[in-house]
Amino acid sequence: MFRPKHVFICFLISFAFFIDPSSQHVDDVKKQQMREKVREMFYHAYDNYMTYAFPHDELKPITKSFTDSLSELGNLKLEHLPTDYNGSAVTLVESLSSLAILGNKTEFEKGVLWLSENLTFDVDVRVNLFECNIRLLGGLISAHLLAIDPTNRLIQGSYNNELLRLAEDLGKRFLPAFETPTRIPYAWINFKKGVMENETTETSTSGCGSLILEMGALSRLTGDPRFESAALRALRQLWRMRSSLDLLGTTLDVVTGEWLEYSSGIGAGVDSFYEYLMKAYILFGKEDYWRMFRSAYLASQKYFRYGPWYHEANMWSGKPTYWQLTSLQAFWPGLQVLVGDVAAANSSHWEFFHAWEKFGVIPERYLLDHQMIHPTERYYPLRPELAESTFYLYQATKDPWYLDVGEAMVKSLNRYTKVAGGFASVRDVTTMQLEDHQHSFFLAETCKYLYLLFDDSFVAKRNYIFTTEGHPIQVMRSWHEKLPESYFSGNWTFSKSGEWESGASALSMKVCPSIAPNSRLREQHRESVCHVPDQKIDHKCWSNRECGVDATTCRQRSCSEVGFCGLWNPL
Ligand code: DMJ
Repeated sequence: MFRPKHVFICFLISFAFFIDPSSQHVDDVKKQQMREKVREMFYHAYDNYMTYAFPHDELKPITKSFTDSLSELGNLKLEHLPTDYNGSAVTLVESLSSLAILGNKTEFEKGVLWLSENLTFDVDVRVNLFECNIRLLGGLISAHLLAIDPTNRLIQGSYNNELLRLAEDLGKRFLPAFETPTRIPYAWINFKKGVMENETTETSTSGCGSLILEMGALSRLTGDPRFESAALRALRQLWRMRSSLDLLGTTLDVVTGEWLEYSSGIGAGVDSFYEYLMKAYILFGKEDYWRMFRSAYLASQKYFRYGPWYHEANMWSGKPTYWQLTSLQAFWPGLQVLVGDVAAANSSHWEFFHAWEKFGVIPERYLLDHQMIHPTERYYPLRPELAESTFYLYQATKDPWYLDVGEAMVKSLNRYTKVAGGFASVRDVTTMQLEDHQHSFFLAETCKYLYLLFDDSFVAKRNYIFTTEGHPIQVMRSWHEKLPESYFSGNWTFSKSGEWESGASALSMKVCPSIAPNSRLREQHRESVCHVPDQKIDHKCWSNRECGVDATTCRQRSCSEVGFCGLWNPL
């Protein structure tokens, strides 16, 4: 497999010299065309949902019908769903932030109005706490923040914080789940009755460890500290349960506090735990998050990483367990861009894209040791993770190669998954047989990240972080313990007045001004003006002198105790 070697050239001079205006023009034209293609995809999915499934949760695009997936998940017997239950309009809630990004004020306002008047959580259904948190709570909070930001002018009529009221009501229904001896929440709750009798005590690390962004934001917005405290207490307890290697397992018991599954990695059951430590640090600025993240990330690089791939390992011994590439792991390069490990992100991203190219879409699980697809997990449910990482890498590098990746993904999605009634999941990537389900994250994330890949205007305006479900939350001074000066380049004019930061992008918090020359020659690829690569391509080191300057934060990297260059020095 051909993998051109990157050559990084770091001059603090104007790079206009290198930019070939004709290739810049080609990229602009391509971005414009691709934006329109992704817009069409979004509306094909959205309009069909609104026609055939709304206000139920999700669309069945082949039969043009609906599924109340959020509550059906939790109902061991489907007939126990209340007969008059119409779902929680999950796909609409999930679509609001994408509608805002697409600039569709009319549909955004219509959605807000409908939800304000009709959505209720006072229903007798058992739901998954994590899914409700990332889809419903995250969707509502993000849409509320977008609605009250005066620069967006999304609402023409009156808006009296109705989405926030809904979010608060939902958040209160979460709280009984946290009443456990460990303070780690149950994975399942009943909206109306709280925790059910004989409820399972098993949860996953990502399920209980990725609640802090939404619940923290809810506390900041309502002034009620209970949401943030509950999520933080659970997160801290989870962290206390780590092994001496700084590894966590995948599942645990919320009553006894014992680990149930010792094997873990960066994919299913753990993924967003890492993501939320880093993003909570960006959103709230608490050093604690950074300290936890730094140790967890370091351990992940030491025990899971094998070249560009990530296997699983036993949390107690660190010994490899499963050698698998999974579709969910593909978010990791995006997270690495936020951390500043752009070179590592780039090399893993390439492997995930290689898997996409090989199969047309990315299979759920590929057995690296047997070089074959997992016998049962052969599906692709329209997941967003590869698009997400591609977006981050393009923002960090402005390398047009990532635009080509996005274009290839758009082509495959239209070719294999588009049906008359929306976009259908792939049941088996070897036959491209389809399944009758359009997950709401296709609108919240897959289409959004593909659109943002070809449209810089949204992230260029303000500082956003995206939740694990792709909902943007603005980084605000008043929520932040400190906005480190090192995040801001002296070159940028930065409006310090007021609540809303402007003048730099979300990624500008992390990413140096992009200087990559618009050359298609990978040899001329560079990550940012300040970037000084680590001496060794695998980032291993004996001393700080072997570490360079981080591409995305422009901060000096240092050598960790276990011999990896990274942003290990506290700010
Ligand atoms: C999304 O619901 C979220 O990104 C979650 O964290 C895991 N992945 C799914 C989509 O694949």
